[in-house]
Amino acid sequence: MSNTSPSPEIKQSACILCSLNCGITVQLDGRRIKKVKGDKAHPVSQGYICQKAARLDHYQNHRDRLKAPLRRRDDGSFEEVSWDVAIAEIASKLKMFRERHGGHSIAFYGGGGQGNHLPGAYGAALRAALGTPYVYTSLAQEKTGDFWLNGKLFGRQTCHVTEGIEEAQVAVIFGANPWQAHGIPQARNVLREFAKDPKRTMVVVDPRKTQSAAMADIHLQVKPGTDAFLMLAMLATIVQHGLEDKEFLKRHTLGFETFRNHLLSINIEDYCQRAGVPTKDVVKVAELLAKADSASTRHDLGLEQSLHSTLNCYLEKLLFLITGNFGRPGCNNLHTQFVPVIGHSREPEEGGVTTKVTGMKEISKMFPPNILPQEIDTDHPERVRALFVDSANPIQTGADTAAYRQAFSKLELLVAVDVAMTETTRMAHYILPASTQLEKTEATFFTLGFPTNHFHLRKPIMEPEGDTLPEPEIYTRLLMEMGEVPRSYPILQRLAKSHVKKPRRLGFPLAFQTLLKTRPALQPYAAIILYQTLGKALPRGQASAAVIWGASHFYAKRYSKQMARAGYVGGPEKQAEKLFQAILKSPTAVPLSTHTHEEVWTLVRHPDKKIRLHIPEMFQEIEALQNEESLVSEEFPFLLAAGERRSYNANQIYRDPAWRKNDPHGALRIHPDDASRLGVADADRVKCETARGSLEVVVEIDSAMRPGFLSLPHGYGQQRTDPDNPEQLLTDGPAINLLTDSSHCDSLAKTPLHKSVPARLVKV
Ligand SMILES: Nc1nc2c(c(=O)[nH]1)N[C@H]1C(S)=C(S)[C@@H](COP(=O)(O)OP(=O)(O)OC[C@H]3O[C@@H](n4cnc5c(=O)[nH]c(N)nc54)[C@H](O)[C@@H]3O)O[C@H]1N2
Ligand SMILES: Nc1nc2c(c(=O)[nH]1)N[C@H]1C(S)=C(S)[C@@H](COP(=O)(O)OP(=O)(O)OC[C@H]3O[C@@H](n4cnc5c(=O)[nH]c(N)nc54)[C@H](O)[C@@H]3O)O[C@H]1N2
Ligand code: SF4
Ligand SMILES: [Mo]
Repeated sequence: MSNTSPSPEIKQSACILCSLNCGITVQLDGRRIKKVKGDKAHPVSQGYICQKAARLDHYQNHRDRLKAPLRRRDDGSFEEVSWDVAIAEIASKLKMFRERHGGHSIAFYGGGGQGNHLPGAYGAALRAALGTPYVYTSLAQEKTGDFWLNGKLFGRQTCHVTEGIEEAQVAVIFGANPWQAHGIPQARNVLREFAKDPKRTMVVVDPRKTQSAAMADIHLQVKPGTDAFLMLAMLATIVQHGLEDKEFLKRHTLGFETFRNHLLSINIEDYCQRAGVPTKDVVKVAELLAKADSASTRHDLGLEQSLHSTLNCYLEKLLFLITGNFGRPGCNNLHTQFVPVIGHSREPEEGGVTTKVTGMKEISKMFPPNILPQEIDTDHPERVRALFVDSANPIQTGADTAAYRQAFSKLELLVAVDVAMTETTRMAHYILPASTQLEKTEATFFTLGFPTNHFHLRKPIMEPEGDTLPEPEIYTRLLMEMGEVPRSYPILQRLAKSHVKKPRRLGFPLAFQTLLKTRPALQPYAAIILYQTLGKALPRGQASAAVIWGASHFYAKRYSKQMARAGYVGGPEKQAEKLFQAILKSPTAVPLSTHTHEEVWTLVRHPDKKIRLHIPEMFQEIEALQNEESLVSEEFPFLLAAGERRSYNANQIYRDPAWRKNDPHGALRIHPDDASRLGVADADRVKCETARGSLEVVVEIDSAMRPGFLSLPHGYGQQRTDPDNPEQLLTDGPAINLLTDSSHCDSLAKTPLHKSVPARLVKV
């Protein structure tokens, strides 16, 4: 691993477009990004990138970039204000809400996207100051059902499952398209290797024959929304054929018996029929999973945002658990968290937090975007009145854009931190411009590796544009202005400088701990204080890394043995300082720790280390399945996947339509038989209508679709000013959340069921 850039004008960084954060090398031409290549020095991506990374100039340089703080005038237009004015006014308003209506009147949304999680670590301090528990995140409209299950199965919602697809003999992928959406490192290489190797088997379960499905050995083209039936048929096959891993179940689990009896009663043929897949294929996949030396399953939005969301995730976990494909190479495992993205929330009956208006429980320290409009748009005295959005675009990405717009128009204060003028910032009272992820120190905490976990702290590769700031600086200024933290710390600041030169336990660390002990009111602001002291002593532009020092110490206390295997020797304090140094110095990712597979059991949090397989809430849902009615009707004969990942969509991160090399309209995909029945041809315009809304879209006939299934892409629908008429906004492609309804959701986690939206098409 080299500590210097390969050549003067080439800088190392990472792609910010999906959770993989592949290492990249960037060739700059002034402030323009001329060329992006995969960084071979990155220990996880090893030079791999996909086509999206090459277009990063469209993120860095575009018409909608924000360059100065903006305040909304009464007539709805924006005026530039100084940072001092913006910070002073926002701080005073936030304090006013806290005092008049309590912390519950203020909510947070976002705090980190696909490439930027450092702000989240500092934003938590502002929430603590305001006394609000409300954190709405995008993760809570996809993965909180899954996290909740982990809490039940493994003891804490922080026990997150990772996959061993790269090494697995058998891989079963449910409702995910790694070719386009990734989700696993070097996904296309992994798919190619499976396709080449006759001894390994890849199974893809998807109503569309995606690129991933086409490369698989077995494609189960399931009826949309019926995976629960399919997985129950697989589980039933396993127990009816006596193929469950009895030794594993006995040694490592509790509570399988009730469920086993239910599985014995299932009519496999009937369930396969309901899922629309041949019984012989389902039986074959079940046997493969049970008999393979190693097998790993993976799921993504095709299960999470489809009918039976949480139940789907449960059944998928049972598949790898009852076959004993856990805690071994090439199987599913748990992994460590360096800086926690996922927390643990108690159930309401154990004193866990619920929202004041809808009574929704917190899961993993998050609340679901699906309920936010209702929490705002009501005359309930304890409604949300002020919202602070950082690094998210809920108007576009939350279910039901119209409900979001109406709710946001009722907010008494909306502050939005973003790099670009978006649909959400346009509704804000204050817009705070952040430096882009190439202009500041950044990182994500998507550290999902097992047995070795890696972390990459990216350093700025160019100066910040205009009058922009990194978010940790914004949070620090707000807290100083509110009087929550001191503006200076003479002793700590001096000790921090010498600590950066030469770490000494009795210097900065001791003084920092003493400060927090003697002034406990400062404890919630530890990250901010680190930023103000240690951060300011770090090389220019790297202050935001300060919180990583604290994280390194926590990590070393827990995983000293595993850190030693990754090359950091000494006691935990020495190890932490070594890790922090390595992170600061390295232009690419560094290893954090290496576990053995047996040590996965140390990550299980039930005191007896046994996995609890029986979850009564899920069992009720399983029983209810038998009488379930179909979602499709004469009125809405199709199921629409509102939000497919394709070659040229990347959430709402790229706003310039010129970045796309194909699919400029974000076409509606439809099977040829459905198209001919409706009398529509390729490139025709049709109206796609749902119970909630209607969008005019362009048709793309696609024989890969299952009949009755439609798809529209995620990541379109951005608004921009019409160059010919500055009063007018143009929309680029379908803003799909005009079609979705927040009430169409998982009952437990409130995850929107975007993949199973009943829809009809009308010719225009
Ligand atoms: N190109 C690109 N990549 C991305 C993103 C992006 O915007 N663009 N976004 C990133 C983010 S935030 C996420 S969360 C991930 C999501 O990644 P994925 O979940 O892998 O991507 P999707 O295309 O949303 O959905 C996956 C598949 O689910 C299938 N599906 C739909 N309904 C059902 C069903 O009922 N059952 C089953 N079994 N399958 C179904 C769809 O046909 C689709 O092929 O992608 C990440 N990667
Ligand atoms: N119908 C439907 N809706 C969906 C989905 C779907 O499949 N169908 N997918 C859902 C999923 S899985 C996800 S993850 C969400 C994603 O939705 P969001 O969480 O809203 O996130 P992004 O689209 O990634 O955009 C985040 C914002 O961050 C801004 N940004 C970029 N860099 C920075 C930075 O350094 N600092 C700050 N402050 N801002 C920055 C971008 O300009 C953008 O406005 O959408 C969800 N919505
Ligand atoms: S979008 Fe492509 S290049 Fe970027 S991180 Fe994801 S897989 Fe890597
Ligand atoms: Mo996502």
